[in-house]
Amino acid sequence: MHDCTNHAWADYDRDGDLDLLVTRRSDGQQVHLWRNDVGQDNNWATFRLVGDGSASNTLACGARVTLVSGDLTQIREVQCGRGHATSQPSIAVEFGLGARTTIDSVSVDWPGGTNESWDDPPIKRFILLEQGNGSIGFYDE
Ligand SMILES: [Ca+2]
Repeated sequence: MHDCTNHAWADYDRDGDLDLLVTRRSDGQQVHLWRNDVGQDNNWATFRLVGDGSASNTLACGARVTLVSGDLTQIREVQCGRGHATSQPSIAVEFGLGARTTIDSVSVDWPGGTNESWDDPPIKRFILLEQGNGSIGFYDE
């Protein structure tokens, strides 16, 4: 990790945990992938958002996603370009659920100012949420 100039987190191998991509200045900006093979049995859910392309951009940059599972509430934001040299992490938002087996709801504050909510999304899936479409889609099929 010494002399890392760019980095981005994403679930490269689509197994529910985050992997890390870095470039290092000291070796000519070569790219290194740190695949997370630690292994874990915790539950998770990943959401990919699609804005309507008018009030919200289609990548949903800036959207805030709130997940509720029992007594657990987590918030993630869709980040588009950040940090030194504008690294780009995954535009999906990933949530770790620990041993929880259900999600009560997920809600999205879209960049255009509206809010939508979906009840009972499944766990361990790559879920597609489209602005203005009240149904849950998937992008792992
Ligand atoms: Ca992974």
